[in-house]
Amino acid sequence: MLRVLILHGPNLNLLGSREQSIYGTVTLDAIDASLSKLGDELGVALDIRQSNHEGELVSWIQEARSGYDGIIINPAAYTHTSVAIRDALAAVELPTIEVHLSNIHRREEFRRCSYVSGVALGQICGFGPTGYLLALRGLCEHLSSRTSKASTSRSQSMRQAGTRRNR
Ligand code: CA2
Repeated sequence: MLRVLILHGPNLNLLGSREQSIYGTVTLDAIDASLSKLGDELGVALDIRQSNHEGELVSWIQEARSGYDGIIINPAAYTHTSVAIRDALAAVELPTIEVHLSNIHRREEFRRCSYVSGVALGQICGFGPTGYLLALRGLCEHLSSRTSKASTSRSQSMRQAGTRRNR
């Protein structure tokens, strides 16, 4: 079974209570519940966490090296500041999807820069809570196509080895 780590960065625990004109009315608990439901449908085990602390996020990313197949992360404000989170993601070498509720490219200039994008498989932004579900579907497609490509190339090598032996 695939295992995916989902990380929410600082202040996302406040979703639904403030800044509703930007981030909407859906709470983080509701987002997590819809992710868990989709995880069940896709047969993927999810580990979902939120932290307001950069170092804690870095430690969780490092720990994901063993036992997880991919990461979905909304680094929130750390998107625009954290070399530490970028370095941790680069170090674990797990396929990572960056998610933002808002379209960070239509907002203030400083939000257009993401330290994470350069080490991510892709970025999804501007779709609100649906962005997390798109990310989970995209990551699962990516992981399963990688597995099936690997098994196709393994069987091709075995066939080729068999042909060589029979010559
Ligand atoms: O659009 C996103 O998902 C962001 O990652 C959200 C971050 C922001 O710093 C990024 O530029 C874009 C902010 C998350 C804070 O969320 C709040 C929710 C409710 C009330 C206050 C903050």
